[in-house]
Order: sequence, then structure tokens, then C-alpha cells
Amino acid sequence: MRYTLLFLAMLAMAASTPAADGLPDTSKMNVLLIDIEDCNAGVWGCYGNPICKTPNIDRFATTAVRFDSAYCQAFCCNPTRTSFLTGLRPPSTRVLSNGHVMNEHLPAGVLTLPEMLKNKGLYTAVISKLFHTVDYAERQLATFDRIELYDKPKGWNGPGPILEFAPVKRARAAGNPPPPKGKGKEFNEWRRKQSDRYGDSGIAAEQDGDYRKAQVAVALLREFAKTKKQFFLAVAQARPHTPLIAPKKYIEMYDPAKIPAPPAPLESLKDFPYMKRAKGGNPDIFTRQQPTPQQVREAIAAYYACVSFVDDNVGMVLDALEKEGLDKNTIVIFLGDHGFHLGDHNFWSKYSMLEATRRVVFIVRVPGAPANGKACREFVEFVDIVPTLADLLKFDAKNALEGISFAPLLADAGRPWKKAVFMTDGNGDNVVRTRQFSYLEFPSGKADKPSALYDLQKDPWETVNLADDPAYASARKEMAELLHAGWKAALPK
Ligand SMILES: [Ca+2]
Repeated sequence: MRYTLLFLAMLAMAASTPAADGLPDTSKMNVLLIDIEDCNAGVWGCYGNPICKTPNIDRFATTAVRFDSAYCQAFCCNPTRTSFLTGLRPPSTRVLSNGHVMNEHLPAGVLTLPEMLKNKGLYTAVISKLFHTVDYAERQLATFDRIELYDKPKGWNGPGPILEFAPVKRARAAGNPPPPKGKGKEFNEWRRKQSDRYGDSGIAAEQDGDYRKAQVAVALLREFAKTKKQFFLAVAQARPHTPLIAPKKYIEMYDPAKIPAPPAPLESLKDFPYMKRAKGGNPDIFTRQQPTPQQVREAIAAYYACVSFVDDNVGMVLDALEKEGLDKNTIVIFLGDHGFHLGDHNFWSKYSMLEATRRVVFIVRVPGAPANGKACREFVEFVDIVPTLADLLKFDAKNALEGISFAPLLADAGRPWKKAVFMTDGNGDNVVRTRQFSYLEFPSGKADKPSALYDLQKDPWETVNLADDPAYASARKEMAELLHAGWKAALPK
């Protein structure tokens, strides 16, 4: 009942959403979603990185709208994916952490994007990870017509793989032993050490899973060009998630000696809410000890290598789309599921509500959209993806959506839009970010401070917590009010 009412309220609001004048008829277009893992938004050349080489995405961005202020709603994989695939925020999906089984937490009747598109009549295909794990999303995955390089849900009876790959014999370098048998303590320790690795993967690009995902996408696109059915294709890349390993030729692209030290060093942090973590113990990498300055440079270089590898793989997919003539009628969405700290604040990996985790790479191309080729600095949130596709493809999203269509920005990237973005962490703590400030509250009591306020115009790396600074008392009050008022208070007029 609550959801029905919310849904009706959203319908009424959708009617008053600014119009997307100037867009072509997009209702029959295909959708290609390219989702990559744990990506720091600042690593792409087109997002201003002077070192990391990403020619394919840079070129794609010149044909699309590059969102420079795009934000995810959760701080790690499972909750952010659940959020952007339903158009709901974590408090509504009830999926706040990687341990929350999506199917057991989602309120009854909530559909995910592939189900909505399947109901609309699209042919649906997925290559590797889309939901956090297959067993979290068996019902949702069962709706796919095609599942490639991904475990299959129980009872799924679709076609076999479009390509066959030879098994890969991995070089077992010293310090990289094979997994122990069983799933006990020894296995967990092996997995931790695996995640901690960075450098040469020991196999050629062509043998790598991420390369193969791109190859499968190329093969499927060739098939879709022949069958001419309207399709939804989701293609994943496991990188740049840890372990930060890549084929040698990518590792050799970057000299660690030329990588600058990360911003926001420990000594610059004042009243930092995550001080315990900054002093030691990261998830995913450098899990047992903070890295030396040399290890920092090596790990960032390895991360860049992973990003360049992803860039080449995604380039293959985008080239195939063009070669098959599908680029004219396919909406392409390129995104990283959440961000990643690369040594700023002495942090590695994700799991914070700071800019490095909450800001995401997000590039969208709708064929014929007037804003293609432009950068958009207006705020968009990942919960806006489902409403936007519902708007563009003219389907009924059926959920009580908690975002709005950004189609108007695809027509005019410079029009005024949302005044803030929101995010929730696994403890139910929250952040709101406006153009000038970020304000974090930790009602869980699990942080080292109850709140934090940053003046992003003076301090973009969020080093000096101004929450108790009398000069910022009114700013703090305003930000707290906005945080408590929630996302509806930040919508464009
Ligand atoms: Ca992730």
C-alpha cells in the first residue's frame, strides 16, 4: 500500500519533470550497459587524468554526454548495484551491505531493470557480473534470454555459450600459490592474499576473463545485428577491482617512479571521522599493513594498468557496435559501480562516504541527443538510471522510483538540475553533497566523529572537518536540514 501511494506520487511528479525537448524518438532503441568494478572516477583521461591512458573511453566521451558530477547511492558493490538496478535508494531496497541477500531484502513487487526491459519485450542478455552474486538474484537472472560467462540460476534453460574458450594455465609465480582445498580459514587467508596482489597477471590479454567478456559481447552484437530484435545487453569488466593485476604489456605502460604521491595525506586530516581506518587495515588491498611510499606508487601504477586494459576491452565492444551499424539505435551507458580510494586519506578500496567512493564514472550516449560531445557538471545520481531509461524507452517502471529522468540533460547539458546528491553506508549513516559542501552524519556511532562538514570549494579532498567550526555553524545547519529533508528536497524545480 505504501509503495502504491508512493508510486502514484512519483507519477504525479514525473508529469511535472522538465521536458527533454530536442531528443529523437528513442522508444525503439537498444540498451548497452557496460558496468565496471570499483572505479575511481578521476582515472580517465577525459575526466582529467594526465597519466592514465584511456583513448577508447576518451573517444567515446566525445560522442556522448560525460557526467562529471555523477554519484552512486551506496559505498560498495551489492547495495549500489541493487540501487541503480531498481531505481530505489538503499533504505528502500533494504540492501545496505554486501552481505544482504537482494532477493530476501527487496520489498515485494520491486522489479529490476532487466525484468522491466524483458516485460517491455526486449531480448535480454548479460555477460558476467551484473548483480552482486547469482544466488542473490536468481529470479531476476532467470528472466535473461542469454547468460554468458556467469553462473546460471537454478532452472534457467537458455542457449549455451556463443563462444568456447580454451582453459588457461596460469603461471604460478612465487607468492602466488594455487587455492587450498575446502572453504575454511586457510581458503579465506588465500583469498585475502590474492586480493592483496598487484602487478603482472602472468597471462596474456587474450587469455584473460575481461578480454573474453568483450569478445563475447562482440559475438552477441554480430548476432543482434542479424536478428534485429530490440535488445538489452549488460557487459561487465571485473577490473579495476582488486587484485590489481593486468597483462604485462599494460603493467609496463606505467613507471611507478613517475606516479605522484596521493592527495590528502594523514597529517593533513583534522577531526577525521575515519581516523582508525586511515591508520591501518584496508579492505581488499594492503589489508594487514599500510603500504610504503614505493608500494603506493606501484599499486597506483597497477591500477592504471587495469584501467587501460578495461579501456581496450570496452573499445572492442564499442567498435563492434559501430561496425555492426548498431550505434545509430543503441543507447550506451558506461559506468563504474562505485569509486575507489587510491591512497588519498591513507585509504585503499571503497567503503567510505567521501568523494573518492561516492563519485563515479558515468558516460551516456543516446544517438541523436543534442548534448552529445558535451560534459555535464550538473548532479546526477545512479537512482536516476531506471527513470531515465523508462522515460527514453517509454516503459512503466512500476517501482516507486526514487530518482528522476535526466533525459533533459541529454538535450541541454547546461540547464540547472538537482541541488544535491545523497548516499548511505552499510551502517545507515548518510552524506549529502551540494556544489559547495559535503556533510556526513554517523548516527550508528561507528565513526570516530558524529559528523563531518567539508568546504569543497576550499578543500576538495575533504581534509579539514568544519562541523564544530563556529564560522560554519549556519552552513552546517543548512546541510543537516537538507540531509534530513532528503532527496526530494534537492530535485530540480
Ligand atoms: Ca564493486
